[in-house]
Amino acid sequence: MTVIVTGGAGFIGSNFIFYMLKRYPDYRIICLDKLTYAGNFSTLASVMDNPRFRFVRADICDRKAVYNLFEEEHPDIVVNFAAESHVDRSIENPCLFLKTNIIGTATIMDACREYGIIRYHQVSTDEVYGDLPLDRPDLLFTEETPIRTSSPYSSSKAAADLLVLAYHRTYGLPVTISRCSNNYGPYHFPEKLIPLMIINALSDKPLPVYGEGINVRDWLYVEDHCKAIDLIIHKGRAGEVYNIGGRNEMRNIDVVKMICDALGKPYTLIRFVTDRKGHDLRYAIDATKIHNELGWFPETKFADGIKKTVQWYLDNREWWETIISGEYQNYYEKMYGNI
Ligand code: NAD
Ligand code: TDX
Repeated sequence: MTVIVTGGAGFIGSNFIFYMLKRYPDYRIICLDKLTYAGNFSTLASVMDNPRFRFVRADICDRKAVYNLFEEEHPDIVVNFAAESHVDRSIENPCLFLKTNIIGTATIMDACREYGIIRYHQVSTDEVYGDLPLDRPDLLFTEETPIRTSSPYSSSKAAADLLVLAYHRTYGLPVTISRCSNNYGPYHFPEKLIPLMIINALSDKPLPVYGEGINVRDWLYVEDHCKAIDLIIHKGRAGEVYNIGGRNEMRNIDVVKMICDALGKPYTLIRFVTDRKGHDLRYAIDATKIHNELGWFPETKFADGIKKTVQWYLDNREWWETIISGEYQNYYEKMYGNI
C-alpha cells in the first residue's frame, strides 16, 4: 500500500506517520506538506532515512504539484491532515483558511478522482458542530448533530466536509470523514493551549487563560486519534462520518492547573485575559458509532497522557525553542504582548 499523508509535518499528521510506519512494515508513506509556520521539517528527522518514507514539499492548492505526485506515486489511500488549524489565527485572517481548508481539499480530491484511489480520508473536527451549553452535561455531539459553526476556522472545515460528502454522492469517490475532539501530545505546536502553558510555565511566564477559564474541551491523546484513523481508513464504510473523542471533558482552568502541578509551578502565574471572539463554550463527543462499528476506544487516560506530554516537552526543548525563537515571536507579541 502507498499512503499519501498531507500535512504530515504538523502535529497530528507527524504522529500518524510514525504510527503507520511502525504498524505496517510493508506500507510506503509519502508526506506532502507546504511547511507553513505550523509545519516543521525537523519533526520528521527520525524517518527521513527510512526507505519507505518520502517527503515532498508542496501546497495542497497547487494542482500541478499535486497531480505530479499522484502520477508518480499512484497512492492507494490519501489522508488529508493539511489545514490551517488555529482558531485565533482564523479570526485574524479568514481567507487563508478558506483557501487551504476548502480549495486544498477539493484539489486533493480532484487528483483522487483523476488517478483513482481506494480511500480518501478527511481529518475533520468536532468544531463543525458548534458548541454545547455548559449546564447540559447530558448533551453530546453525535454524527447526526447539525453543522453549526462559530469561527472562520470551523466554517472552513465544515465547508470541506460538505464537499467531501458531495464528491462521494456525485462522483462516487470512496471517502470517509472523522470529526475528532481536541488532541494533545508530542509535537503540538506552541500556539495551542496545552503546549503554550507547558512552555510558559517552564520559563515562569504568565499563563494566559481566556475569559474565566470555564470553557470545556474533550481532550484525546494524539496516538488514540491515529489509531482511530487507521481503523477508519481500513475498515470504515465509504461515505460515512465517524466521531472520535476522549470522553474526557475538562475546563481550561483545570487543565492549566494540572500543568502547573505537573511542573511544580504556582497558580499565581495564571492570568485571566480578554476572551476569544465567539469562543465555543463546550465540546463533547459521543463516539458510540466508531466504538460499535470498529471497536475503537480511547486508551490513554488524561492523567497519564498529560504526564507523558509534559515529559516530552522537557526532553525536547530544542524542538520548541527553535520554533518560539523565530517568527512565532511576532505572533506571540501580538496575541499576548500586553499581559
Ligand atoms: P497543524 O497546524 O499542527 O499542522 C498542519 C500541517 O499542515 C502543517 O504541517 C502545515 O505545514 C501543513 N499545511 C498547512 N497548509 C498547507 C497547504 N496549503 N499545503 C500543504 N500543507 C499545508 O495541525 P494539526 O493540529 O496537526 O491538525 C491536523 C488536522 O487535524 C487539521 O485538519 C485539523 O483541522 C484537524 N484536527 C485537529 C485537532 C487538534 O486538536 N489539533 C482536532 C481535530 C481535528
Ligand atoms: O492562550 C490560550 N488561552 C486559552 O484560554 C489559548 C491558545 C487557548 N485558550 C483556550 C481556548 C479554548 O477554549 O483553550 C481552549 C483550547 O484552545 P486551542 O488549543 O486553541 O484549541 P481549540 O480552539 O479548542 O481548537 C483545537 O481543537 C479542535 C484545535 O486547535 C483545532 O485545530 C481542532 O479542530
